Amino acid sequence: MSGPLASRRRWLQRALAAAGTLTLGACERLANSERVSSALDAEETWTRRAQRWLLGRAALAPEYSERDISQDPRSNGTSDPDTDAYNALAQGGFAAWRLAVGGLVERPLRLSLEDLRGMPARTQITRHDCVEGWSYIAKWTGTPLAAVLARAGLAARARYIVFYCADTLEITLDGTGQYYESIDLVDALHPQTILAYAMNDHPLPIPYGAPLRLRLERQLGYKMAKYIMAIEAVESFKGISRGSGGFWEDRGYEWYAGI
Ligand SMILES: Nc1nc2c(c(=O)[nH]1)N[C@H]1C(S)=C(S)[C@@H](COP(=O)(O)O)O[C@H]1N2
Ligand SMILES: [Mo]
Repeated sequence: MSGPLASRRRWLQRALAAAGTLTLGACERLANSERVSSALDAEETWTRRAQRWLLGRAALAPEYSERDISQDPRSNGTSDPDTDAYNALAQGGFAAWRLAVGGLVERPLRLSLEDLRGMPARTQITRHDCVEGWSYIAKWTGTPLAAVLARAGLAARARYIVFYCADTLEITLDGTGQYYESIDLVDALHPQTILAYAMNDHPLPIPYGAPLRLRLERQLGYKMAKYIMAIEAVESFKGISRGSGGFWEDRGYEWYAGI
């Protein structure tokens, strides 16, 4: 055993010895006993979890090079919302589409694609991982969500960002079949969290979520809302749809789908 963990064990042993609870000899014997080892292992697990949580969530997802881009990326879930309203927007090249930004913000916004394209942009080549086990690599360009939220001005009470989509994935009597998703502010403000309007240097095609989709590179595919129509800052998502924070979460998936 070497490295930070070993020194951590030594530190713990010294601390126990210094506290006068045990002599060093006894401490060493005790440290080798199963009970203390498992206590240390529990602490080690906790430390690792805490680190992953604090550092891991802020860390960047891997980015790839042009030659890694997948030739035949798979489209999943809805590949065309195909409603009258959506088809009308698509026929007009989404010129009439507006992204509504509201909820707990100081300045509600209605942004056109042109508005978004005029804001700071980020391009990233990343891997999309679906919960089903397949993946593809593509190049995405879009507006950092942080920039849009800064423009709207988040209210102090805002804790989550909810995305409402144009497609209904399941017809239900209570109307809870519309696709939606939610993320917390750690993810919302992450530098790779972008509202993508371009894929592989072309306007985002309909199967992949035109005119705007979320890229959230530290989580699984189902978190990345396609066909975004509105964004809402909320304090809680309990009152939205069936209350679990997303279409798939309402049907049993994890709300936090970290990878
Ligand atoms: N609006 C909407 N967003 C969605 C879905 C969907 O059906 N509707 N499917 C999700 C799932 S499960 C995955 S894996 C990805 C698929 O993205 P892709 O079409 O680029 O493969 O979109 C996610 N976002
Ligand atoms: Mo997925």
